[in-house]
Amino acid sequence: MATGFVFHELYMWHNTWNWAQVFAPSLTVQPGEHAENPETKRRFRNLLEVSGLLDQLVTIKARYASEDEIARVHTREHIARIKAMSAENGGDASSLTPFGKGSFEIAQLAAGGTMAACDAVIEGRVKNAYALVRPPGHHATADVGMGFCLFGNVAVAIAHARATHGLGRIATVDWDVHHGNGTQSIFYADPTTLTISLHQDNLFPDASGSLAERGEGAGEGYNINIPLPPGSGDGAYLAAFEQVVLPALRRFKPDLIIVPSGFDASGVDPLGRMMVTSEGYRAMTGLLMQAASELCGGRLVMSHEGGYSPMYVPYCGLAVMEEMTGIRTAVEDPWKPHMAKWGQQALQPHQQQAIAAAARLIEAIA
Ligand code: 9RB
Ligand code: ZN
Repeated sequence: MATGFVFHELYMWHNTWNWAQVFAPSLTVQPGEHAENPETKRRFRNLLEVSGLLDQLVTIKARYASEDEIARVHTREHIARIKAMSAENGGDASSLTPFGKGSFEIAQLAAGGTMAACDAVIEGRVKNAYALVRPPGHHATADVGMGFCLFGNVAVAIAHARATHGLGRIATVDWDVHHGNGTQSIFYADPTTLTISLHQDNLFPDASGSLAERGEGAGEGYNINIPLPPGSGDGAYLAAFEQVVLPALRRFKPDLIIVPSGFDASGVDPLGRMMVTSEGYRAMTGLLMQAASELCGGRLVMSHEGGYSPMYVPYCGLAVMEEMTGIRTAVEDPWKPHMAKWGQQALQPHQQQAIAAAARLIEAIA
């Protein structure tokens, strides 16, 4: 069976305006594009085409999530606020989350594209799927957008999978370099959704993503944060998978695994200070496929989040898609020899300490 792929040109038309204006309104920074702009996403899709892999994928048509579908995880007030600003000239979902006219509908299409990817996987039309959507979603909470996110694409898709396909347990493994605070908060009291986030400690949002955030009420134990020190590379990430993510998934036994997939933990990302290489993303994908095949018939869906290196995101994305399809293209990651020279990829003691602390949390999963 093939791998599904969701993309829509309208994702690229979500306008995030000029970042300098929101970042340094006193105009001490030269005006320029917002960090979250179409370029890395377009280049990822285009490398899939040039490598030939796109021809091997099954195109899944994106659809618009309805307001009722979004309201499964967001407040009506939040939806109405974004909709009203979008109908005028755009607005700001919070500081640094500006959007232009029509972004409400594009955000509906991003959530709906992630839902469509889940439908295709759950219905068995594809073995797994990647939704290359914009705007991203993992920072949006029930009642506010933030960190470039308007609606929680993955959260909306989880609620959809549960409501329409009757799935019981759903797990998310968020490897974006920033804390997946939105997904965490939406399912904080829900023991049927296991939310796991690997992220650079103390990066974004402020005071968010610590080990102490474990869920609440019936959901206590079903949120696991793995805050890693800056400089963590493939060794640390793979150790975190072996020691925390995979054992947690095996205890939880999900019916579906969804990955909020950002490539901003890469060794050359402008917004993160981690060291992951395309081979690291390939290996993490392989481990999740293994877990999915062991636990839930291989059902694995990814929904795009951050990643801001125009030169590197495409190679990380291609590596993930090669692993998901089982097809190797002729394209080589040109950064590989350079990043190899930097060293520092092996697991280091202070990284292992952080991982061991997170590993203690999995025993709460029943
Ligand atoms: C700054 C602020 C941000 C906000 C979000 C991101 C990345 C999001 C992402 C990066 C920097 C605020 C610098 C607020 O990729 N998520 O996956 N910056 N936030 N105020 N100021 C001065
Ligand atoms: Zn991010």
